[in-house]
Amino acid sequence: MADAAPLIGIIMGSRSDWETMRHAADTLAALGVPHETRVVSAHRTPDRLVDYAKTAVSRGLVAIIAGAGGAAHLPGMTAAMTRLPVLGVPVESKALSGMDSLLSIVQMPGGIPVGTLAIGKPGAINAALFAAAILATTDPALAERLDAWREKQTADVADTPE
Ligand code: RP5
Repeated sequence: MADAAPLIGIIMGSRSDWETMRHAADTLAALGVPHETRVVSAHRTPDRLVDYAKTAVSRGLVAIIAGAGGAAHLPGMTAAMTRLPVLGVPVESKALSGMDSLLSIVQMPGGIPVGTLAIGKPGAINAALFAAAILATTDPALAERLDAWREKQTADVADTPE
């Protein structure tokens, strides 16, 4: 997988988002999905964002996971510049516990969709599972790995609370 061309791009507004977004990367790695990780800020590196979003299709990406916190424009701006599915992860902010991130990402005007996941680590994990589910519609081997991942999760649930 290390040499395979990335199919999923994981981008985030800041290195400070990595503690959250690493869970998306870890989940994709566990499922054997080739991916890349980049810091791309809508505010601080707007030219980098334009380049990333506009070349995503030609570079072979199939979907983009975008995590950001606060005034979280990254997923929406990315979606505005590519037809690829964009999955937004609201990173938990210090000031407003991620409610600002959530509302910034989820309230897209009609016309440019961003699939919005939960705040923080659960959202990062689910964004990766969602991206894997998209790929699995045309990749039977990945579909088997995703089914096995879910079966293990079910098997790992204890019968009793202690
Ligand atoms: C956003 O601002 C980032 O996505 C991050 O969640 C937030 C804070 O960034 P730093 O000040 O920690 O770099 O753009």
